[in-house]
Amino acid sequence: MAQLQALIFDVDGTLADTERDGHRVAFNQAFAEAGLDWEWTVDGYRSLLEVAGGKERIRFYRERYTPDWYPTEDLFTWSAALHQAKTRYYRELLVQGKIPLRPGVRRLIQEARAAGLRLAIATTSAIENVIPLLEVTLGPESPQWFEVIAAGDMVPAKKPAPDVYLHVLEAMKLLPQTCLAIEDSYQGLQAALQANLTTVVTVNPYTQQHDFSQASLVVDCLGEPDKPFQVLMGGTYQATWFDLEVANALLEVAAKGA
Ligand code: XBP
Ligand code: MG
Repeated sequence: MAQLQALIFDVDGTLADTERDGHRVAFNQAFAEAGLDWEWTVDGYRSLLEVAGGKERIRFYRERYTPDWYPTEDLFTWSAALHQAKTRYYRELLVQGKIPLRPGVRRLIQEARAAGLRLAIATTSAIENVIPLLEVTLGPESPQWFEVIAAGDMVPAKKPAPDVYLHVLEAMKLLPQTCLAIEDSYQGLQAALQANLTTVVTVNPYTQQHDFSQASLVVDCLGEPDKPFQVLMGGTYQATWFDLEVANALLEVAAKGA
């Protein structure tokens, strides 16, 4: 039987609800600074999230909604500069402590560290966003707890491509059968599944309608002893919060089904 050796976390929507009050707000601040009259609303941002990656999302939006408008620079230089401003604003929001961890995230990470499990991050977001989020929420030394932080443009293709997860597995020299991925979106789930990872999904308001039928477990959050999770799909073996026992049980079931 494959024993759990590592947890691989997605960031946006999984570690913290970063999108609505973080990334989205920062994009709008960057647009205003650049003199663009674009406004990404709370609702409108839902469909924009289908485009993974901030630079990609900016270029997609221009092409879809202002196809006759072109920046003076080429599109890649322009979107990279706009994205840099967005990253600056996003980091400001993070440092202000406006984006807390989701329920159960700190507890599960602590439990995993105490059990000697290995930890990694697999995200589409830029590394400049990930490090301050970890530092502000889990403490200044916490980025070192993660053996690999695979982020942003480190791999050729962003989620739903599996590249970022394959990169983590390769860097850690681990078989997917010994790892568990934690995701929040359809695109993230597809990326993890294509890397053959057993995946738990914690939904959020932007992703709760996504198709998660291929996940091993779908819950509203990881839960806490005094704040049970709500199970949306899958079995939890009487558990009311997600812990390493549930994680191991899910791997065992996946191994039997393989
Ligand atoms: C989510 C994303 C990101 C963020 C924006 O990534 O799609 O693009 O919305 O981040 P994940 P950047 O769920 O994989 O963490 O602006 O840095 O791209
Ligand atoms: Mg996500």
